[in-house]
Amino acid sequence: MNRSIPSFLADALKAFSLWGRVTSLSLNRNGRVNDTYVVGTEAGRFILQKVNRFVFPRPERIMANIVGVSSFLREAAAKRGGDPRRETLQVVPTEAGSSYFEAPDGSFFRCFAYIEGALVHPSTRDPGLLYEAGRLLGRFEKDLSRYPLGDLYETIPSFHDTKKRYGAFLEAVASNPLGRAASCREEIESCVDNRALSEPIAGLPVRVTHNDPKLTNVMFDAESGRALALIDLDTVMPGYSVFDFGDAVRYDCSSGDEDGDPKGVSFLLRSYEAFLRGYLSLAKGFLTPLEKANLSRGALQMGYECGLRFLTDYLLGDVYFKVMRPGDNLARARSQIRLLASMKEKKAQMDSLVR
Ligand code: GN1
Ligand code: MG
Repeated sequence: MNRSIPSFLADALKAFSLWGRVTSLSLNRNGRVNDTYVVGTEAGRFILQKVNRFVFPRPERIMANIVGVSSFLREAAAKRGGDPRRETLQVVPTEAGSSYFEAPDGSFFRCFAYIEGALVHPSTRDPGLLYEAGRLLGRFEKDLSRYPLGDLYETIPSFHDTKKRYGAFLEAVASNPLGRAASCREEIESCVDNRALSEPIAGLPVRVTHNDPKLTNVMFDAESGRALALIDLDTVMPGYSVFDFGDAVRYDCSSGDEDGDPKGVSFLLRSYEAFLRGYLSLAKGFLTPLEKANLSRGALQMGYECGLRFLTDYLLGDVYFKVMRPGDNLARARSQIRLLASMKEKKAQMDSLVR
């Protein structure tokens, strides 16, 4: 196997003591930011990731967050009688005892144990699975409610600061470096029309949040269907629960695939109800009335913000999100814009479900 491994991965595999034991290696195409490989060895499987340094200029800070948060979550799982090895990420250290390996060319790698007997449902309309995904997010935030906020690095500053995102979008429209603005006038107009959704919500408490808790980051137990662990802890930071909730909802409760045909995308109220029930089953104990009243607003705002981010990246030439074709980010923006229109129509119903 070793001879067929690309040389840029060889040093990383050596650093994590996997070299010489590799029986299979495959690229996982799920994420839009980092490069993820599944490494098979006789002693079990591992996840090897090359971190995107454009998105994360200080990746050692992400690792400090992940090491701290995952060991805290492991303790919480043990205390409630769960399985600490399967309910959060397990960082595999290098031979030298570090949580990451930095190659001489600056490539940054980390390694996690593969959670066996678990799988991701990248999209589902099954209310049972959506309830579980919601419940897992509630549990994650509850478990971390005593984690010292000051110990966390802000890995991507102003990540869900929609107002700043709106400013960056206006700048991209004005600079229009590739002349793409002419091909998305309607979408630009829609983002401007909906700018009220970029305003901050005053009075929300700051909590430890995941910031990217969509279904592709939820591991389910393959046998029982129970949600086991939230993965992709790169954006665990101080943040607002309504945006965590909202970012999951804008992805999990859409009739369309984020990367698919934007036509006909609509918001699925049945999926929302299931996710909300699951989330509230654990979060109702700590959410303030203001947070509960703003859950639907969080979903609308995150749909809006994600559309803004895709459209901005399209205008700037696809510098942030990975694309296969030049129009991918525009198609993604269109699907968020359609989703937002559908959420706006259903907002009163969304609110009536919160009790
Ligand atoms: C990125 O790479 P992935 O899929 O985990 C992005 C999220 C977006 C998502 C859109 C660090 O996440 O914020 O919601 O794409 N992550 C970062 O699909 O920007
Ligand atoms: Mg992510």
